[in-house]
Amino acid sequence: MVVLSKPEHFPFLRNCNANDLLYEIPLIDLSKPESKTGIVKACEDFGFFKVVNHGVPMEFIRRLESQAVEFFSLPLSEKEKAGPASPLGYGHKRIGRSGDMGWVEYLLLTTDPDFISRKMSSIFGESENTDKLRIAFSEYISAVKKMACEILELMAEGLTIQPRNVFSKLLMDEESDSMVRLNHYPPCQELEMDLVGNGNGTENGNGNGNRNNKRKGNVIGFGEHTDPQIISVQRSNNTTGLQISLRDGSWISVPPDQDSFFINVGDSLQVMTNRRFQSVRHRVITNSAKSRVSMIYFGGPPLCEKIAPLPCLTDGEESLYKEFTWFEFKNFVYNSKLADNRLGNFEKF
Ligand code: GA4
Repeated sequence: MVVLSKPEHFPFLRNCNANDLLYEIPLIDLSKPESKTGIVKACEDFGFFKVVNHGVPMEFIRRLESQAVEFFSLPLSEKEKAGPASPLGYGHKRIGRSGDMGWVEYLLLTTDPDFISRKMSSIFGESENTDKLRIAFSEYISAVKKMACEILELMAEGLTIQPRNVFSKLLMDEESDSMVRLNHYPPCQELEMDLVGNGNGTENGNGNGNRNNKRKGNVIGFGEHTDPQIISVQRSNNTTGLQISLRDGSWISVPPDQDSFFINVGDSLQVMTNRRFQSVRHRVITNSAKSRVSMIYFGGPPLCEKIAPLPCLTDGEESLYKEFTWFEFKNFVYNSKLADNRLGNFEKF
């Protein structure tokens, strides 16, 4: 098991889960004909929902998870052969290039099977291990991509827009810039601290605290952010930690469910729907006792794809965003800080 360094050097936040009791995460049963209506409502209200009866074989999920656990239990010097993540490859603690830190180690890869093989052979050479990982990634990615496309087609139907592959064709394109990420959050004891942080590594003077009183807080595993792509599909083991932000800015915890998937609306889908759907701010806080392992598929468009509100969704309304290519947006994203509101730069007004 990896030791990341001292937790007290990491951003942390106070426990504040009063809203957890008030809200339920929208649940979509993909086997039900009415799921398209529920998907649209969930994207409008939360930018987030949970999916059951998803059709992704459990054996694919288990195989990739057990490969991930095996990978993360290697000595750091071995894993670092696939790093540093700049942005692709193995990384730990550092997220992106703008100084963000988290209590996390990860493997960030494109979905291209040759790229995955090359990265894995930088650790294992041409061996059985490389083959096992390549196969586990490939079967998982194709099943999850199929489900993501089905969801995007139900979204188009629910929005009554044509053609029904208007979103999914971007993921199906041979040039689609999609990624896969394995995250490992080692357990981290709650910290006793003098000052309560707001989750961004900065002080939160909430006025009611005595600086000499020690209070409990959680270490940030992955700081708050929105995903820049069209759609993200995430799944984790049964360990808590994921939180989403509601429209009023409060945070709720997402109860883990290892048999289901969680879907995030990404920034690009927010733009294409002219903000009818909004990308969800989310973050991960570490669990004090258990490791959290998650796998996320990020469905992105081809680099040259123009991202703009769909004319059929702006009828009678002004387009809220300037047109940009995914390449332009991605460059901007990769030079930003995790918590930045990146779409602000592309708004018209
Ligand atoms: C968030 C979503 C994906 O995990 C990711 C992340 C990327 C990275 O880890 O390199 C970024 C982050 C993500 C957005 C802002 C920049 C880039 C870290 C960061 C500080 C792979 C992605 O596409 O954007």
